[in-house]
Amino acid sequence: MSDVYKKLTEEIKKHNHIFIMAHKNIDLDALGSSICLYQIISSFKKDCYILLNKNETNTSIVKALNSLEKEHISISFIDREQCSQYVSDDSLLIVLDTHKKNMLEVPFLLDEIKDVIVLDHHVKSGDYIENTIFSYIRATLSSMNEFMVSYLKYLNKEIQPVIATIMLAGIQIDTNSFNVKTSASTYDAASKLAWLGADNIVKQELLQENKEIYMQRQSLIQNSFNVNDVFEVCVLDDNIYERKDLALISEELLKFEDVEASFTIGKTSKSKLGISARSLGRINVEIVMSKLGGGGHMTDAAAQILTTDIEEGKSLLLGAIKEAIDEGNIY
Ligand SMILES: [Mn+2]
Repeated sequence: MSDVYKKLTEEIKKHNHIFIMAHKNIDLDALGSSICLYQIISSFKKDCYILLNKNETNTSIVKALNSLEKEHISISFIDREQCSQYVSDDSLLIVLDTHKKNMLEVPFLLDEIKDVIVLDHHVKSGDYIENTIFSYIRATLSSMNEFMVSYLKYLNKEIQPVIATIMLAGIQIDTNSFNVKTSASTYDAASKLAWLGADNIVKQELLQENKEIYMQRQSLIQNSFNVNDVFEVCVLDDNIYERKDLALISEELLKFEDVEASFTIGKTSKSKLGISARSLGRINVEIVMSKLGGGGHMTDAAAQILTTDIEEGKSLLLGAIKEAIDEGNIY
């Protein structure tokens, strides 16, 4: 991995105005890694900006921003209205925690800045950003925060405790509390953040959830049912859900005794159903999702179905699970 750190450092040194942009609906992984990279770039005496939606209302993010302010850490956050005025000939855009154009906080910045680097840990799929100086997309990485901790080690640099706290919370979210995509280097990164002073109380506060939303999710989970002993399936109601809500439910279903893999299906738009699949690691849910035109990872996959008939979607899903079992290749 030191190769990518070398290239990244070279590009930072070559440019003077560096923009960091993550995905829409920024989460703690994207924010933590953006702030860490911001501190690194600033230590090279370069002007740096992080794109952030001024109207951000996600409570974890608002709490994280407040905790930075409390520690008097000033960061140049800019929004979509302001960003163009800072662009110059020697600008560099670093895209973090996504590689898809349509996921970007401010997609038009791609047209304004020609030097672009993409750093991501999601499974590569269509609509990816082209014409980059380089792209580093590794689905084996737990999170962008894990990447940034290794980058800090490579540079022999440190960050303030409050930033370490935000980054540790980000790793916890992206690994579903060190349960998925967690490798030895993920624990190394967490350990390093603890040494840097990550605060467990503040971390828990950042991760606290709205009780009503939690209870809503539990009531949906009540209706989940078992298939073939090891599969748990949750079929949502007629409301439209975000894909991350489906993923959260599938992750929760893995907490139940004997469940090895889980599937949550629900409407994700006016014309589509989404399915989120998760596995402890013995069953390959990617095989099931690919039968429905989806994809992903062995433990983390998804699919979309072009119908809003949830009963039809449910029977397609159950059919795909059955087919995969009959073929005998998902274990
Ligand atoms: Mn992430």
